[in-house]
Amino acid sequence: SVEASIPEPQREAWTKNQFDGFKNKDEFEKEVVRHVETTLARSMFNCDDVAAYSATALAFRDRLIKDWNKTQQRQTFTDSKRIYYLSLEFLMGRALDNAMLNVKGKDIAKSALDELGFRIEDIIGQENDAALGNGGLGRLAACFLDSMASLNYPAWGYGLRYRYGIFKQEIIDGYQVEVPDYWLDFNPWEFPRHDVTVDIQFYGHVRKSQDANGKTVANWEGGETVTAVAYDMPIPGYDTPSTNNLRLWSSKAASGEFDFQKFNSGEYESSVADQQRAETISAVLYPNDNLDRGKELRLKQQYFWVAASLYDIVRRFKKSKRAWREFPDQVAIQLNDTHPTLAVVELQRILIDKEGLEWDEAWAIVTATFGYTNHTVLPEALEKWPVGLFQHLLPRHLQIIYDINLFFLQSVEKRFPDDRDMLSRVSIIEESQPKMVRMAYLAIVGSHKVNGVAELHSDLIQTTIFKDFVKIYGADKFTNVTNGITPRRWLHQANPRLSELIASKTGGYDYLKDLTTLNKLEQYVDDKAFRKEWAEIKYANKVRLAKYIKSTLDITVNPAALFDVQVKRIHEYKRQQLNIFGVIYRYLQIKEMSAEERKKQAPRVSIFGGKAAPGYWMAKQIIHLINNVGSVVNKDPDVGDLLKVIFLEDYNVSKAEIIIPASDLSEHISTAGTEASGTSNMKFVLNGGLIIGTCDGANIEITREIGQENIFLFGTLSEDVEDLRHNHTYGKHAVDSGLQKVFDAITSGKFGDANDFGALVSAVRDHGDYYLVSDDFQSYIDTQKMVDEEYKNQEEWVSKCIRSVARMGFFSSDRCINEYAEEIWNIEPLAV
Ligand code: F58
Repeated sequence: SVEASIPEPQREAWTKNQFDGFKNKDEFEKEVVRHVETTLARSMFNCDDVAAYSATALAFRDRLIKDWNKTQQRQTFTDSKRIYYLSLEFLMGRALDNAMLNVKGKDIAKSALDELGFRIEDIIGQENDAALGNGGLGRLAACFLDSMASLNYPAWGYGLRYRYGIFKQEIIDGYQVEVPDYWLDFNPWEFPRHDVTVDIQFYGHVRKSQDANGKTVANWEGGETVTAVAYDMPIPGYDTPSTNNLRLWSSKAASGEFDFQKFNSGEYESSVADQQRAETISAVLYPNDNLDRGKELRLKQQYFWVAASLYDIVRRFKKSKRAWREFPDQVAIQLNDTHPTLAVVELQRILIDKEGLEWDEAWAIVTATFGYTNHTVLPEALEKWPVGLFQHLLPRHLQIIYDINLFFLQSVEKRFPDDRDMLSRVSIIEESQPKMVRMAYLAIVGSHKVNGVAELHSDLIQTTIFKDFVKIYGADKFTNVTNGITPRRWLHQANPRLSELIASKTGGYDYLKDLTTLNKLEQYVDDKAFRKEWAEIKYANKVRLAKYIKSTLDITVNPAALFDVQVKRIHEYKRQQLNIFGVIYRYLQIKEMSAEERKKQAPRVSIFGGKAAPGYWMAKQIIHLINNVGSVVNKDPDVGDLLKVIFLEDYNVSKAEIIIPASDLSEHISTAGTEASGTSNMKFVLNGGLIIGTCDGANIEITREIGQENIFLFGTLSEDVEDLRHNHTYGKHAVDSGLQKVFDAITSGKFGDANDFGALVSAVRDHGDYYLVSDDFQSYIDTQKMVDEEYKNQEEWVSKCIRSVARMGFFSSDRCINEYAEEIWNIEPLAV
């Protein structure tokens, strides 16, 4: 046992004094007051909401630490295989509510805080989001951490501790303005581990020498060193003591680097500059979503994080004194997109340069260890780095990449002797000017499994961008793991009343551990009383959002109107422009209606939210247009309640928790074949909203699960996209009259200076319409009309919502993690 490892003479003193955490309201209250008075050095006379939040969080943190320590000790003692999830982004959101729910302490906290004079909702609202991610990819990593802990997998997350997360978005005069997100002022959830540090080398040169046996060895020498410091965040599982670790690295100047000579001789500034340069590495999250802009600092971030993480992983493995060939039996590493691909090269380097293994033996270990998840087919998002940059920053790694490529191409040549083109097509080095390292190819060659994130997407990568690799390795190396979401945060936490109603009908909260038991709801579809309760909860969630809109934008929306929501990063492929063109079309129609016709029109609130990458000009134009349309429509007396257009500022995880439960209809309308999966589509349906969407990403599997009568699908199919684009190029496509009216309204200046939106219009009308907005416009409008009609029949609408929720069990991230564990990681849960 764990206790037995403590020497006998000290064992009693340690065990009898173990911190046990609070067990009831009174004990919790005591903990909170103690933290207010001692940790925060405040008193009941100056304890505001922020202090109450801090003390509450600290009390729960203490509670988590106990389980966390035990989990870590058990992992060490059982020496079980661990999964390491490497992700440059973890979009965690708030931690307190999640921690309270996972350890089932929220009721205690609520009544204790009540007695102390605080409302728990206000206290929860004090927390800053941990926003270390851009969008879907980062949030997926956060859902995975929740599932891995909840399912008792021995798992670690490794990432970067950015000082600035994703920027905060302000809307000023209709334009996006970015404000830095300094979130670390007070973060009770992290533990600095100043004793866990790794020195990371950059630049320098490689010198070859002979070792004692006459073998040539490579020595990477010179350059500069930066120190990585570990910061740990406990990740509690739901209803289990398993508490895993998310380790984030922060950069600082290596101790030797802070030059006291310089410092004392008056070169204070340059000495501080060195310090700052080191700290820059983990300073800021790159704010691009589905775009790669090869910046040197980003490559530095990647190597810094990967090298520190691997050092840690290898150090842990070495403690067990096993043979190297057992490494893949003890360690699985998942690459969340290509960002951590350097880990493949770094592990090979450690094994051959530091540990003295032969190339082939080392390479077999490396490829058995890694798995690679692809999240996009968009060419502009596929990572490539100039060879020259590699040569400069990581000279030894470039040599190893060349060797990996050489051996790989030799094997390809043997198998496909007649296909000369094949070699240049699959080469890890692209022979362009300048030469580039193709990171996705490196990740494929260095892994034993490659997966996409939804069925269509996994098919597409195998038939398009990675087609040659399927020929080379066979189809077995490629697989699909359809994304999922954690029902703990995205139903239980975000929508407590719906969660309670579901629990009351499915036999308690066990459905949160096995989401497929939601299917028990289906028997209540025809139960009028149940439907009524269901509808009341949706209405209450809409009232909550309406209040939020009123308080932030001072716009009154009618909670009885259909809430039509599109919240996600702003991107042309996600087609917010199609949505806003549709809104304009609706507006023009309303304007043309008689008073009688208007009475028959179904009222709607179109709600948008999302950030544009700061350098993505077109996306910013879309935001501007949405806001300008809103300011015209929202004050037009002809329109009244029939249409409101809302742009919610600074969309993030905690806002999603308010918005998603309030939606009647959400939009997932990417050009077919462009959205790898989407995960908010799952969140919306799970919260009792219907969706309008294209046949893209996980929409297709959602349709399969819930039935096509419960989803509004429209638009072209992915297999037709290429031909349609071809038609545009050759001018064989004309914009139809409906869309033309929309363009006329925009170019007439109805929504502000027409010049501002010229590019948005001409991208569709004159420049090839790459995202096929004009092809899909009419079917989008027709489908929206169907939505209006169906919404009028509330009984039927609610039935559809209930049926859909009942059939959403498949989309739990628990299912998804179990698939990874079985198919890719070969890892078992650890008994608790
Ligand atoms: C997203 N990718 C996909 N990338 O777009 C989405 O369909 C999918 O559901 C999700 O991953 C999870 O699989 C995504 O969010 C990024 O944000 C990257 C950030 C770093 C630069 C490249 C894009």
